[in-house]
Amino acid sequence: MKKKVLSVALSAAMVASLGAVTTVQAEDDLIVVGYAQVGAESDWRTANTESFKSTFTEENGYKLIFDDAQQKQENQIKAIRSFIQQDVDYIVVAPVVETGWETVLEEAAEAGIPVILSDRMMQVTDDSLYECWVGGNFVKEGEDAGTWLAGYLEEQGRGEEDINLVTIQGTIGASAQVGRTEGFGNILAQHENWNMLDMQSGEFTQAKGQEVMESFLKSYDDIDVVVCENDNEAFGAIDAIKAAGKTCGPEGDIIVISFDAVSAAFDAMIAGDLNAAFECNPLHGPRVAEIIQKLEAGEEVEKIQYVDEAYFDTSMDLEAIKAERLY
Ligand code: GYE
Repeated sequence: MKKKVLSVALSAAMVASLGAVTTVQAEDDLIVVGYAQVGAESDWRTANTESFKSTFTEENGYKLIFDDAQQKQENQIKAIRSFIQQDVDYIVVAPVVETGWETVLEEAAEAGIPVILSDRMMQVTDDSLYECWVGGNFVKEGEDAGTWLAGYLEEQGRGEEDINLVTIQGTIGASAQVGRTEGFGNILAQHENWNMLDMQSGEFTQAKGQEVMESFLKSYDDIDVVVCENDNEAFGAIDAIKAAGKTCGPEGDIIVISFDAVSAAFDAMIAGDLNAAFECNPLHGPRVAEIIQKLEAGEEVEKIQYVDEAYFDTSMDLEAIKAERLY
């Protein structure tokens, strides 16, 4: 705990009543965590924010300073600088994109504030600038999606057929985009009969996903598969497909695949609109809290921590699975 916080607390306590003194001193025991969140672009992100807010509570011994960067790196950099100014105990960042963080991380290091990365990665030449990272294995998620598609087409007797694909990518330069595009691309490269017609960013939002799919449908009349780099883009794509008078899902014209597997994706699979969702777990609050507790105890933490993830498709008992899920 920082000494400065203590002296501020005591001077405030001196002018306060006895009741207030107790409150101020209790607050001083709290671990102050600044969380530089990406934004509120998707259901996944909402679940992630909720996970942090419900974990980093005063009852659990924390004071959380939460900042929503509205998907802009410059806002996140400002938030990190303001956390440094407030002399927080820990800075947690879910970086919008991977590059461009060196300077601000050096500022945090100079101030002696440990930085923990969660969800997306940063590319920095000196990885001692952050304590550790916890999140999903995005390349694996992309590969799993490609492998699933190959099996699905095979089952349908379409294994040798020419297949036209489009991809609605996430925010360009975000780990979740980079990894999923790369992973799916690895499997695409193994199938000469798969033809990727186009790839464009839907910024991980439903509105942009819909817009991109509308433009794909205008440009290409023979799309067999749309890969959506998150569920919300898929919801937009499904709306665009229906508005164009086409159908999708297991019984439809276009196979729709997405990532995250949030609750609404289960509804879309149950409704027969979405074929499969590749899980990305957003519940990082307790994982980051565990890391902070280890650091507080002076223990070592693993530098890179991947979360186990599954996938779901319409061949499964989705109602039963959905009932057990937390997001
Ligand atoms: O897939 C998407 C969100 O970085 C894993 O960001 C996260 C992604 C997630 O907007 O829905």
